[in-house]
Amino acid sequence: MNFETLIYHQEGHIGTLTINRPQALNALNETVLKELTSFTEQIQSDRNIRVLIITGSGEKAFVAGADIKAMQGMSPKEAEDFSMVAQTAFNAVENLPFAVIAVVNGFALGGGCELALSCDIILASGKAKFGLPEVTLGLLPCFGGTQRLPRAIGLYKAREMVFSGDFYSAEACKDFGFVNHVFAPEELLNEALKLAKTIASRGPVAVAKAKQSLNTGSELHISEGLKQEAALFGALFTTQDHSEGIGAFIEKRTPDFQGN
Ligand code: CO8
Repeated sequence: MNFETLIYHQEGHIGTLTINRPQALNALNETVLKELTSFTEQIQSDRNIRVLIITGSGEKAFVAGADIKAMQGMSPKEAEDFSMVAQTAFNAVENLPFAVIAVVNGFALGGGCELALSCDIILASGKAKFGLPEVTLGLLPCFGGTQRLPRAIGLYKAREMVFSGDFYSAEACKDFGFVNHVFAPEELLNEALKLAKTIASRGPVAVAKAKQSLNTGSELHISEGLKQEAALFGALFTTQDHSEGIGAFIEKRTPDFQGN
């Protein structure tokens, strides 16, 4: 895979994607967003990948937002289109058929915070700062922030973050409920890899279907969500992984899932 603004590295079942524009604190211009969509298209059917880590290049930032310099002088139509390019990329991240962990090593602002919110799990360094500062620019979050954040933490906390435009510490965001864990900066990546290895050792199809049930279920009436859950559960009984998982339990051994 050859990208201008992304670095991809894979070890075993764990892929790591680094947003790489350190000179602009990894700000998201159109190239990054299009490459992100193209990257998801290339890996989504790769059965070897079980967990994807997304992080930012350098010490300072995960992603400091949309590229503000690229926004200057945009027409309303160009701005709307830019927003859709980002939404397409983040929807693609959200819908990847395996777990995606945001490893937030520094600033996660605007589009950066919204990118993290399209991931399944958010792990942050103690020095990370999150925020949706769009209103400080006379704008509103448009890469999914006004939709994913209230679904994640509720309308009241989301309104505070969106209306104030303030930066929040990783600990405050953990209290808000959208950061899973906060680690010392030097421990963050190792802790992320530890969690990634645990998830990668579980039944890959089961994780994919559980993700589908969790993500789409929250948009459904509970009775529809429960029906979908039962159907996805039933579908797992067509997999070799379920025979392996149950067989391994009965034989008192560690399962060796193949992801089929
Ligand atoms: N876009 C472009 N360049 C950026 C961005 C950004 N979002 N953030 C930082 N940079 C650049 C700086 O301009 C600077 O470049 P240069 O050295 O050439 O001047 C370099 O990165 C380093 O940044 P600073 O010198 O500012 O570093 P500091 O440590 O002093 O400050 C901050 C770090 C606090 C992160 C500061 O850079 C900052 O406030 N950045 C902007 C954060 C922000 O407002 N993000 C939200 C953007 S809006 C958004 O994401 C969604 C709206 C989408 C609308 C799109 C529709 C068209």
